[in-house]
Amino acid sequence: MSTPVTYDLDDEIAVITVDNPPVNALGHTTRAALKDCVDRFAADETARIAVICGAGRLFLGGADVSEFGKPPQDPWLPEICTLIEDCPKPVVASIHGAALGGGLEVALGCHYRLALPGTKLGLPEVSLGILPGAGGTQRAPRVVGTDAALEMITSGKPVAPEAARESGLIDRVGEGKGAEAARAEGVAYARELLAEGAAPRPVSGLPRPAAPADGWDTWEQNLRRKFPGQVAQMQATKAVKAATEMDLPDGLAEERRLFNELIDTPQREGLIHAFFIERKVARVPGLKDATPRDVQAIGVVGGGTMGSGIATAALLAGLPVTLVEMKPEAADKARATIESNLAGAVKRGKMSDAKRDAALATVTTTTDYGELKDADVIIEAVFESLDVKKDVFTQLDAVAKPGAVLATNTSYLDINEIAQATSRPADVIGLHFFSPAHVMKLLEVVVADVTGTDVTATAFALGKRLGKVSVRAGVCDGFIGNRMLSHYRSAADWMILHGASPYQIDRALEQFGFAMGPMKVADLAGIDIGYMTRQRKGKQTGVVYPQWADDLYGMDRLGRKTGRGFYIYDDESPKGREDPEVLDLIAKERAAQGVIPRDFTDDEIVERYMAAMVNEGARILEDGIALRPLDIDVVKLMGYGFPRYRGGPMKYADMTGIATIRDRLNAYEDGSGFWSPAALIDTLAAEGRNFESMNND
Ligand code: 3H9
Repeated sequence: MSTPVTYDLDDEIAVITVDNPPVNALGHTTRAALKDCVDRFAADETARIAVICGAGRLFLGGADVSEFGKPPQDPWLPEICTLIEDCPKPVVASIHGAALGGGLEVALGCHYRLALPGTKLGLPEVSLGILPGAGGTQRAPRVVGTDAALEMITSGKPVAPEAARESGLIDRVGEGKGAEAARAEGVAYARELLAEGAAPRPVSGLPRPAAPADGWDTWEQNLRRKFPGQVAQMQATKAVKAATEMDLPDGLAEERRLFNELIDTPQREGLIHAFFIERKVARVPGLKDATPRDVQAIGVVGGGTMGSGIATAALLAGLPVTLVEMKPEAADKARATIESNLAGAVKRGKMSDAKRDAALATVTTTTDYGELKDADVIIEAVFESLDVKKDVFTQLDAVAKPGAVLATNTSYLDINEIAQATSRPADVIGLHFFSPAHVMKLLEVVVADVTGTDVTATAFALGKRLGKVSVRAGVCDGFIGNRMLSHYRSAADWMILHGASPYQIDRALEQFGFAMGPMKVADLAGIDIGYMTRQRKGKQTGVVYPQWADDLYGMDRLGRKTGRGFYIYDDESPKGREDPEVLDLIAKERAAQGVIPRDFTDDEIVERYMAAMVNEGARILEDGIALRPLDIDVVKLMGYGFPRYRGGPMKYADMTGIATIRDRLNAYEDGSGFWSPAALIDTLAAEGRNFESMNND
């Protein structure tokens, strides 16, 4: 039977290789096999030193995340790290690709550490709602000092080998790339150590580290500011504090206790859900056997913020771009925007100066549609009007080569209608980018009624090349993201009409974990955007929308860009302060509608808002606009500031309990349309099922 960890001898050097694709995660079987190999090395009289390395893409990806929340199984990773550390003969970690979480903790259990260039060395546990639980909080501060360890552990960000060598996290940066080089370099290092007569060098022999330079209070205050509402960073800090106050065995026990507390939190459940669905979302039902079309060149129509951002995203991925604008000045402006976007990318370390110059040499900005003739995918990003877009697609139909994918970046318009403006509707698809398009990771791939399967596959393949997380959506007003937004935002307006203040709504939802409350979002997006959406929807549905927001529009109070919207933005309050005039406008509207305002508690605001959101999510599933609840969760997490530690709205519903959501909806139901329970919620609650049960492949 094959084993995920092998043991072989190179003269007197034992080589222990972990081979558990795809990321050498340390699940139960792998841990057991690793422990056996360490025991074997300790007992093997021919072996004088050991090298631990990984096969495949990387050293060790850490604990097997899918095991969290299930009963733990022996041997535990902390025991294995201590077993390695206590080994009477030296053990070397030879790292390539990545040593993350438990992977780095195994390396910290080793006596000597080498990493190849380009390796990621990190303790990302907090991003999963846990803390390094296999000695990382105790050994890292002893090795690199408390400040550097706290930074690594609470940010979760990996460090590069050169910096790691400087801090003492590793001893040496090797040469080469890949698993074979890691083995060879590790063996060579072990040989040198043998020649020097090097002894085991356990971290337990190092002195207890000092408190952080600025003291614990300052550190904790900074964390609360940077990660509001999140528990793992604070808990990890407590564990590091234990390292400064206790000997290693006691510190390890304290780390275990704190780790176990985190395992039981909803934040851990939400964050691990987010981790898995962001990967699963690309496995779209029905696409497994589809072959994407070849994509070598991109066309973009429209050089505004969106079009230029999309062009930048393509250039960052190494794809040449031809961008068409209506007038030469607009084409020049688009080029300038792209140049500035790329300069920003250089500044953020995303590309080198040389790569930026090479990318710029592959951009053509023009007013001639004919220059799009060689593009494999053409993405339209012009003014959001059906007539304008249909006209663009008619022109694209005339110039695009056969087999080119014709994509629209519309955020709500009917793509079926746009497709019908061409003679090749099967080649038409929606690619809904989020602004700024070269930064935001989310991409809604909107599949129209007759879009070809290979066209959808091409969109997903392109999304991957652009570094996006792509989500499949169907055609309706606003697709997944904006359709839901429009619904729960209107539910917030309903609460304002009935007595809640817009500022209380923002505060309650920010306290819940949203990056920004809905009124701050409206100010950022522009009050004019909301106004136009309400006008359009009002025409379609005849539904009355709140007058106060239109009053703001009428007063040219368009949000942040004019310094006034729901909030006032000036030097005194750059982040915005409350405006009594807005409250007057709302009071006027209540009086006009004969509504007697009442008090809302923050809890009621959150419950109503979330119930409306989940309800619309359920309807989106019923309508087949999203194929799985996880698609909705990913859209909201990646594009709409939903708190990641809550896992997304459908996960929130699962964690709250579907029956509870149904009961809340029934209690709030008043004929306004926001809270009449979707049939799917009734069904799931009646069958004792949850949304997760619909996520399976
Ligand atoms: C930990 O170590 C706790 C300890 O301190 C204490 C223990 C007591 N487990 O991302 P990819 C799957 S916590 C299980 O697309 P890449 C992933 O779901 C852990 N599965 O590849 C995907 O599956 P599928 C700390 C995992 O090359 C497939 O592998 N470690 C794990 O783009 C490929 O993944 C981390 O937080 C895992 N640990 O990136 C590291 N990791 O194909 C988490 C991956 O079925 N992992 N999978 O969808 C990563 O950051 C990236 O996967 C990595 C590779 C950078 C390693």
